[in-house]
Amino acid sequence: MQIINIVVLGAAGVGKTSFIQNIIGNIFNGIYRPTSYFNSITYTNSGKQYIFHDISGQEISSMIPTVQQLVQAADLVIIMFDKTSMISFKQVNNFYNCFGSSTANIPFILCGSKSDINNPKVVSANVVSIYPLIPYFEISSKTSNKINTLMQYIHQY
Ligand SMILES: Nc1nc2c(ncn2[C@@H]2O[C@H](COP(=O)(O)OP(=O)(O)OP(=O)(O)O)[C@@H](O)[C@H]2O)c(=O)[nH]1
Ligand SMILES: [Mg+2]
Repeated sequence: MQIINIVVLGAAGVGKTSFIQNIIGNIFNGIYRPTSYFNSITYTNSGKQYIFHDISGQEISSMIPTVQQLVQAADLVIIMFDKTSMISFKQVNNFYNCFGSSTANIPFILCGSKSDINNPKVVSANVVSIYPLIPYFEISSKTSNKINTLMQYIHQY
């Protein structure tokens, strides 16, 4: 069976774990339990095995070499930010610089989370357009909005 390795990066609390839990079928409960270091979660669907590497936002600076190794072995890297947090969007650049520079041939995608929260939606599509070459998806792990669209995209790798 084909294995697709996906590294999920982003600032603390943007919703990386909630996104992966949604994909594997767990119900959204709204409780924030920060991830410690990282977890690798395997999910099989449509004849493919997906391995999501869920990286802590808080502890990332203490495990950069480990995450660089995961990124180098990845088929796809998702950088997530929270659409209601400009600070989390500004951190996208740090993640890209830290992990994108040595991996020119690994595709990155950008994911804006919490699309269910309408007010305030501080990171507009216009703001995100400073990354015109990176595919962009807006999702909600609470309502499942566009998670299937993103999974269909991931499925091609
Ligand atoms: N409204 C809403 N809340 C969300 C969504 N996704 C995550 N949350 C909430 O945001 C908080 C943080 O979510 P997590 O998935 O734990 O965030 P994380 O990116 O894994 O955080 P770290 O593990 O610390 O890096 C939790 O309270 C979630 O319930 C979403 O799509 N909509
Ligand atoms: Mg987490």
